[in-house]
Amino acid sequence: MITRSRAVLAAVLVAGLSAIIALPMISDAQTERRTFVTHNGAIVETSGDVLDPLYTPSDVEFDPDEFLRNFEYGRVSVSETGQTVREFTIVARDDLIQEVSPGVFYNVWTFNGTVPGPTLRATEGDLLRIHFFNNGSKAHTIHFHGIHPAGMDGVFEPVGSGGRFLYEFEAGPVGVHPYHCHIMPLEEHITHGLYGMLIVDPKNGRAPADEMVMVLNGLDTDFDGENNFYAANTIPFYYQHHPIQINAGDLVRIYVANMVEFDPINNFHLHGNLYKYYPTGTDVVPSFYTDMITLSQTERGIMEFTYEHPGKYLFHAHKVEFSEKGWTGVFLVRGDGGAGYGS
Ligand SMILES: [Cu+2]
Repeated sequence: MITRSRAVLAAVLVAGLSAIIALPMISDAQTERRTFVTHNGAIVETSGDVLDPLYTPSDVEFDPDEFLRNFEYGRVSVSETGQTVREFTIVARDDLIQEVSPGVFYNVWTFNGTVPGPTLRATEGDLLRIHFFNNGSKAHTIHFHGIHPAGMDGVFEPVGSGGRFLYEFEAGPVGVHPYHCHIMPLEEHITHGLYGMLIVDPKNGRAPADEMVMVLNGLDTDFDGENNFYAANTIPFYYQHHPIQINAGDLVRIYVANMVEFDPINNFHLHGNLYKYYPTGTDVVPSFYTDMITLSQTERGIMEFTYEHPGKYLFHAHKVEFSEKGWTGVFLVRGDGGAGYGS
Protein backbone atom coordinates (compact mmCIF):
# COMPACT_ATOMS: atom_id res chain seq x y z
CA MET A 1 0.00 0.00 0.00
CA ILE A 2 1.46 3.27 -1.04
CA THR A 3 0.95 6.04 1.43
CA ARG A 4 0.08 9.40 -0.07
CA SER A 5 2.87 11.82 0.51
CA ARG A 6 3.00 15.35 -0.71
CA ALA A 7 6.76 14.98 -1.12
CA VAL A 8 6.33 11.99 -3.38
CA LEU A 9 3.58 13.66 -5.32
CA ALA A 10 5.59 16.79 -5.84
CA ALA A 11 8.52 14.75 -7.06
CA VAL A 12 6.57 12.78 -9.60
CA LEU A 13 4.13 15.24 -11.14
CA VAL A 14 4.78 13.86 -14.55
CA ALA A 15 1.46 12.60 -15.89
CA GLY A 16 0.59 14.83 -18.79
CA LEU A 17 3.42 17.22 -17.99
CA SER A 18 6.65 17.27 -19.89
CA ALA A 19 8.62 19.55 -17.65
CA ILE A 20 8.57 21.65 -14.56
CA ILE A 21 10.08 25.01 -15.25
CA ALA A 22 11.78 27.36 -12.91
CA LEU A 23 9.30 30.18 -13.13
CA PRO A 24 9.02 32.15 -9.91
CA MET A 25 6.57 30.55 -7.50
CA ILE A 26 3.48 32.65 -6.89
CA SER A 27 2.62 32.38 -3.27
CA ASP A 28 0.66 34.08 -0.58
CA ALA A 29 -0.75 32.83 2.66
CA GLN A 30 -4.06 31.96 1.11
CA THR A 31 -3.35 30.33 -2.20
CA GLU A 32 0.25 29.07 -2.43
CA ARG A 33 -0.10 28.96 -6.18
CA ARG A 34 2.36 26.95 -8.25
CA THR A 35 3.16 27.48 -11.89
CA PHE A 36 4.12 24.79 -14.39
CA VAL A 37 4.05 23.93 -18.07
CA THR A 38 1.82 21.32 -19.68
CA HIS A 39 2.91 18.94 -22.43
CA ASN A 40 1.57 21.31 -25.07
CA GLY A 41 3.46 24.29 -23.71
CA ALA A 42 0.68 26.09 -21.86
CA ILE A 43 1.71 27.74 -18.61
CA VAL A 44 -0.83 26.98 -15.91
CA GLU A 45 -1.04 27.46 -12.19
CA THR A 46 -2.89 25.96 -9.27
CA SER A 47 -2.95 26.01 -5.52
CA GLY A 48 -4.36 22.47 -5.48
CA ASP A 49 -2.31 19.33 -5.23
CA VAL A 50 -0.78 18.13 -8.51
CA LEU A 51 -1.06 14.37 -8.62
CA ASP A 52 0.58 11.48 -10.31
CA PRO A 53 -2.19 8.99 -11.07
CA LEU A 54 0.23 6.08 -11.04
CA TYR A 55 1.07 6.62 -7.40
CA THR A 56 -2.07 8.20 -5.99
CA PRO A 57 -4.52 6.33 -3.80
CA SER A 58 -8.06 7.64 -3.47
CA ASP A 59 -9.34 9.01 -0.16
CA VAL A 60 -12.91 9.53 -1.28
CA GLU A 61 -15.64 6.95 -1.72
CA PHE A 62 -18.44 8.84 -3.42
CA ASP A 63 -21.57 6.98 -4.47
CA PRO A 64 -23.60 8.96 -7.04
CA ASP A 65 -26.55 6.59 -6.53
CA GLU A 66 -26.64 7.40 -2.83
CA PHE A 67 -26.13 11.12 -3.41
CA LEU A 68 -28.91 11.23 -6.01
CA ARG A 69 -31.78 10.71 -3.61
CA ASN A 70 -30.19 11.81 -0.32
CA PHE A 71 -31.58 14.84 1.52
CA GLU A 72 -30.30 16.06 4.86
CA TYR A 73 -32.88 17.64 7.13
CA GLY A 74 -30.53 18.48 10.00
CA ARG A 75 -30.95 18.08 13.73
CA VAL A 76 -34.43 19.37 14.43
CA SER A 77 -35.65 21.20 17.53
CA VAL A 78 -38.26 23.82 18.30
CA SER A 79 -37.40 27.26 19.66
CA GLU A 80 -39.20 28.96 22.54
CA THR A 81 -41.19 30.90 19.99
CA GLY A 82 -42.29 27.71 18.26
CA GLN A 83 -39.98 28.08 15.27
CA THR A 84 -38.51 24.89 13.82
CA VAL A 85 -34.73 24.96 14.15
CA ARG A 86 -32.55 22.86 11.87
CA GLU A 87 -28.87 22.52 12.70
CA PHE A 88 -26.29 21.22 10.27
CA THR A 89 -22.57 20.68 10.63
CA ILE A 90 -20.44 21.27 7.56
CA VAL A 91 -16.70 20.66 7.52
CA ALA A 92 -14.52 21.96 4.69
CA ARG A 93 -11.34 20.19 3.62
CA ASP A 94 -8.98 20.71 0.73
CA ASP A 95 -6.66 17.73 1.02
CA LEU A 96 -8.71 14.77 -0.21
CA ILE A 97 -7.93 12.79 -3.35
CA GLN A 98 -10.67 11.21 -5.44
CA GLU A 99 -10.50 8.87 -8.40
CA VAL A 100 -13.04 10.83 -10.44
CA SER A 101 -12.81 8.56 -13.48
CA PRO A 102 -10.86 5.31 -13.86
CA GLY A 103 -7.20 6.24 -13.49
CA VAL A 104 -7.90 9.96 -13.11
CA PHE A 105 -7.17 11.33 -9.64
CA TYR A 106 -8.08 14.82 -8.55
CA ASN A 107 -7.52 16.90 -5.43
CA VAL A 108 -11.13 17.57 -4.46
CA TRP A 109 -12.03 20.33 -2.00
CA THR A 110 -15.03 19.12 -0.07
CA PHE A 111 -17.91 20.04 2.21
CA ASN A 112 -18.43 16.99 4.46
CA GLY A 113 -16.07 14.91 2.36
CA THR A 114 -17.84 14.83 -0.97
CA VAL A 115 -18.35 16.79 -4.19
CA PRO A 116 -21.02 18.06 -4.26
CA GLY A 117 -21.51 18.70 -0.57
CA PRO A 118 -24.64 17.45 1.18
CA THR A 119 -28.07 18.45 -0.11
CA LEU A 120 -29.60 20.43 2.77
CA ARG A 121 -33.35 20.64 3.04
CA ALA A 122 -35.67 22.80 5.11
CA THR A 123 -39.10 24.35 5.08
CA GLU A 124 -39.64 28.04 4.45
CA GLY A 125 -39.39 29.95 7.72
CA ASP A 126 -37.28 27.36 9.55
CA LEU A 127 -34.32 28.77 11.45
CA LEU A 128 -31.15 27.31 9.97
CA ARG A 129 -28.01 27.01 12.06
CA ILE A 130 -25.06 25.82 10.01
CA HIS A 131 -22.02 25.07 12.14
CA PHE A 132 -19.12 25.51 9.73
CA PHE A 133 -15.65 24.16 10.50
CA ASN A 134 -12.72 24.81 8.20
CA ASN A 135 -10.38 21.84 8.44
CA GLY A 136 -8.67 22.87 5.21
CA SER A 137 -5.29 24.49 4.72
CA LYS A 138 -6.76 27.56 2.99
CA ALA A 139 -9.46 30.01 4.02
CA HIS A 140 -13.01 28.95 3.07
CA THR A 141 -16.58 30.08 3.64
CA ILE A 142 -20.12 29.05 2.80
CA HIS A 143 -22.00 31.58 0.71
CA PHE A 144 -25.68 30.65 0.49
CA HIS A 145 -27.88 31.95 -2.29
CA GLY A 146 -31.18 33.17 -0.86
CA ILE A 147 -32.29 35.84 1.59
CA HIS A 148 -30.30 36.45 4.79
CA PRO A 149 -28.50 39.18 6.76
CA ALA A 150 -25.30 40.61 5.27
CA GLY A 151 -23.12 39.13 7.99
CA MET A 152 -24.35 35.63 7.06
CA ASP A 153 -23.39 35.93 3.40
CA GLY A 154 -20.06 34.11 3.59
CA VAL A 155 -18.19 36.70 1.57
CA PHE A 156 -16.61 39.22 3.93
CA GLU A 157 -16.13 36.74 6.78
CA PRO A 158 -13.30 34.45 5.63
CA VAL A 159 -12.81 31.47 7.91
CA GLY A 160 -9.14 30.63 8.16
CA SER A 161 -7.58 27.22 8.48
CA GLY A 162 -8.78 25.67 11.74
CA GLY A 163 -11.49 28.29 12.17
CA ARG A 164 -15.23 28.01 12.58
CA PHE A 165 -18.32 30.12 11.90
CA LEU A 166 -22.01 29.85 12.70
CA TYR A 167 -24.31 30.77 9.80
CA GLU A 168 -27.78 31.50 11.12
CA PHE A 169 -30.74 32.65 9.04
CA GLU A 170 -34.31 31.81 8.14
CA ALA A 171 -34.80 29.43 5.23
CA GLY A 172 -36.22 31.30 2.27
CA PRO A 173 -37.50 31.93 -0.22
CA VAL A 174 -39.03 28.63 -1.36
CA GLY A 175 -36.79 27.23 -4.05
CA VAL A 176 -33.54 25.58 -4.97
CA HIS A 177 -30.48 27.47 -3.85
CA PRO A 178 -26.85 26.59 -4.38
CA TYR A 179 -24.26 27.19 -1.72
CA HIS A 180 -20.54 27.50 -2.34
CA CYS A 181 -17.30 28.79 -0.96
CA HIS A 182 -16.69 32.46 -1.73
CA ILE A 183 -12.95 32.84 -1.21
CA MET A 184 -10.76 34.22 -3.99
CA PRO A 185 -9.72 32.98 -6.44
CA LEU A 186 -13.35 31.98 -6.63
CA GLU A 187 -13.07 29.88 -9.78
CA GLU A 188 -10.53 27.67 -8.10
CA HIS A 189 -12.45 27.20 -4.86
CA ILE A 190 -15.62 26.33 -6.75
CA THR A 191 -14.17 24.14 -9.47
CA HIS A 192 -12.33 22.02 -6.90
CA GLY A 193 -15.73 21.13 -5.46
CA LEU A 194 -16.83 23.46 -2.64
CA TYR A 195 -20.52 23.64 -3.50
CA GLY A 196 -23.85 21.99 -2.82
CA MET A 197 -27.58 22.60 -2.81
CA LEU A 198 -30.12 23.93 -0.29
CA ILE A 199 -33.76 23.08 -1.00
CA VAL A 200 -36.42 25.18 0.71
CA ASP A 201 -39.85 23.55 0.65
CA PRO A 202 -43.14 25.42 0.88
CA LYS A 203 -44.96 25.18 4.22
CA ASN A 204 -47.73 23.11 2.66
CA GLY A 205 -45.23 20.69 1.14
CA ARG A 206 -44.90 19.35 -2.36
CA ALA A 207 -46.82 16.67 -4.24
CA PRO A 208 -45.37 13.19 -3.62
CA ALA A 209 -42.74 12.33 -6.21
CA ASP A 210 -39.61 10.30 -6.86
CA GLU A 211 -37.20 13.13 -6.02
CA MET A 212 -33.57 13.45 -6.96
CA VAL A 213 -30.74 15.96 -7.09
CA MET A 214 -28.48 16.64 -10.02
CA VAL A 215 -25.64 19.08 -9.59
CA LEU A 216 -24.10 19.67 -12.99
CA ASN A 217 -20.36 20.08 -12.67
CA GLY A 218 -17.05 20.01 -14.47
CA LEU A 219 -13.55 18.92 -13.58
CA ASP A 220 -10.45 20.84 -14.68
CA THR A 221 -7.98 18.11 -13.88
CA ASP A 222 -4.99 19.80 -15.55
CA PHE A 223 -5.57 23.32 -14.20
CA ASP A 224 -5.61 25.02 -17.60
CA GLY A 225 -8.89 26.86 -17.01
CA GLU A 226 -10.90 24.44 -19.15
CA ASN A 227 -12.86 21.43 -18.01
CA ASN A 228 -11.59 18.00 -18.98
CA PHE A 229 -14.71 16.21 -17.73
CA TYR A 230 -18.36 17.08 -17.23
CA ALA A 231 -21.00 15.27 -15.21
CA ALA A 232 -24.24 15.23 -13.35
CA ASN A 233 -23.04 14.60 -9.78
CA THR A 234 -19.29 14.58 -10.42
CA ILE A 235 -18.55 11.18 -11.95
CA PRO A 236 -18.44 11.32 -15.77
CA PHE A 237 -20.80 8.87 -17.53
CA TYR A 238 -21.89 7.41 -14.16
CA TYR A 239 -25.63 7.36 -14.78
CA GLN A 240 -25.08 6.06 -18.29
CA HIS A 241 -23.32 3.01 -16.90
CA HIS A 242 -25.65 2.84 -13.89
CA PRO A 243 -29.09 3.86 -15.23
CA ILE A 244 -31.43 5.59 -12.81
CA GLN A 245 -34.44 3.37 -12.27
CA ILE A 246 -37.80 5.08 -12.24
CA ASN A 247 -41.34 3.83 -12.73
CA ALA A 248 -43.73 4.51 -15.57
CA GLY A 249 -46.59 6.60 -14.26
CA ASP A 250 -44.61 8.04 -11.35
CA LEU A 251 -44.03 11.75 -11.01
CA VAL A 252 -40.28 12.42 -11.06
CA ARG A 253 -38.93 15.65 -9.61
CA ILE A 254 -35.33 16.71 -10.20
CA TYR A 255 -33.68 19.55 -8.34
CA VAL A 256 -31.00 20.68 -10.77
CA ALA A 257 -28.22 23.27 -10.43
CA ASN A 258 -25.43 24.22 -12.80
CA MET A 259 -22.09 24.62 -11.01
CA VAL A 260 -19.85 24.29 -14.06
CA GLU A 261 -16.99 26.79 -14.03
CA PHE A 262 -15.20 28.25 -17.06
CA ASP A 263 -17.99 27.51 -19.58
CA PRO A 264 -20.71 30.17 -19.78
CA ILE A 265 -23.64 27.79 -20.27
CA ASN A 266 -24.78 24.27 -19.64
CA ASN A 267 -28.03 22.55 -20.53
CA PHE A 268 -30.28 19.58 -19.81
CA HIS A 269 -32.02 17.62 -22.53
CA LEU A 270 -34.45 14.80 -21.79
CA HIS A 271 -35.29 12.13 -24.37
CA GLY A 272 -38.73 10.77 -25.17
CA ASN A 273 -40.51 13.21 -22.92
CA LEU A 274 -40.96 16.83 -21.88
CA TYR A 275 -40.79 18.30 -18.42
CA LYS A 276 -42.32 21.17 -16.55
CA TYR A 277 -39.60 23.56 -15.45
CA TYR A 278 -39.72 25.92 -12.48
CA PRO A 279 -36.73 28.32 -12.66
CA THR A 280 -35.11 28.66 -9.23
CA GLY A 281 -38.09 26.67 -7.91
CA THR A 282 -39.62 29.84 -6.51
CA ASP A 283 -43.01 29.62 -8.18
CA VAL A 284 -45.68 26.92 -8.05
CA VAL A 285 -46.54 27.51 -11.70
CA PRO A 286 -44.04 26.14 -14.24
CA SER A 287 -42.51 28.63 -16.66
CA PHE A 288 -41.76 26.10 -19.38
CA TYR A 289 -42.92 22.79 -20.77
CA THR A 290 -39.90 21.66 -22.70
CA ASP A 291 -37.26 18.97 -23.24
CA MET A 292 -34.36 21.41 -23.07
CA ILE A 293 -33.25 24.12 -20.66
CA THR A 294 -30.11 26.22 -20.75
CA LEU A 295 -28.45 27.26 -17.52
CA SER A 296 -25.72 29.79 -16.83
CA GLN A 297 -23.55 29.33 -13.78
CA THR A 298 -25.50 28.75 -10.51
CA GLU A 299 -28.80 28.83 -12.40
CA ARG A 300 -31.02 26.14 -11.00
CA GLY A 301 -34.58 24.96 -10.88
CA ILE A 302 -37.02 22.09 -10.57
CA MET A 303 -37.95 19.69 -13.36
CA GLU A 304 -41.05 17.50 -13.17
CA PHE A 305 -42.05 14.76 -15.58
CA THR A 306 -43.75 11.38 -15.85
CA TYR A 307 -42.89 8.65 -18.36
CA GLU A 308 -45.76 6.71 -19.87
CA HIS A 309 -43.71 4.15 -21.75
CA PRO A 310 -41.17 1.75 -20.19
CA GLY A 311 -37.67 1.57 -21.59
CA LYS A 312 -34.32 3.33 -21.64
CA TYR A 313 -34.21 7.07 -22.15
CA LEU A 314 -31.09 9.20 -22.45
CA PHE A 315 -30.64 12.55 -20.72
CA HIS A 316 -27.62 14.73 -21.34
CA ALA A 317 -26.19 18.13 -22.10
CA HIS A 318 -27.14 19.12 -25.62
CA LYS A 319 -23.83 20.92 -25.70
CA VAL A 320 -22.28 17.88 -27.34
CA GLU A 321 -18.77 18.53 -26.04
CA PHE A 322 -20.10 18.24 -22.49
CA SER A 323 -22.02 15.02 -23.13
CA GLU A 324 -19.05 13.43 -24.88
CA LYS A 325 -16.89 14.29 -21.89
CA GLY A 326 -19.19 12.71 -19.36
CA TRP A 327 -22.42 14.67 -18.84
CA THR A 328 -24.83 12.00 -19.94
CA GLY A 329 -27.06 9.45 -18.25
CA VAL A 330 -29.96 7.06 -18.72
CA PHE A 331 -33.37 6.68 -17.09
CA LEU A 332 -34.51 3.08 -17.02
CA VAL A 333 -38.29 3.31 -16.89
CA ARG A 334 -39.88 0.21 -15.45
CA GLY A 335 -43.42 -0.69 -16.38
CA ASP A 336 -44.26 -3.14 -13.64
CA GLY A 337 -45.97 -0.72 -11.31
CA GLY A 338 -44.31 1.84 -9.15
CA ALA A 339 -44.39 3.42 -5.75
CA GLY A 340 -47.63 5.14 -6.58
CA TYR A 341 -46.37 8.65 -7.03
CA GLY A 342 -49.32 9.94 -9.01
CA SER A 343 -48.99 12.79 -11.42
CU1 LIG B 1 -12.77 27.92 -0.42
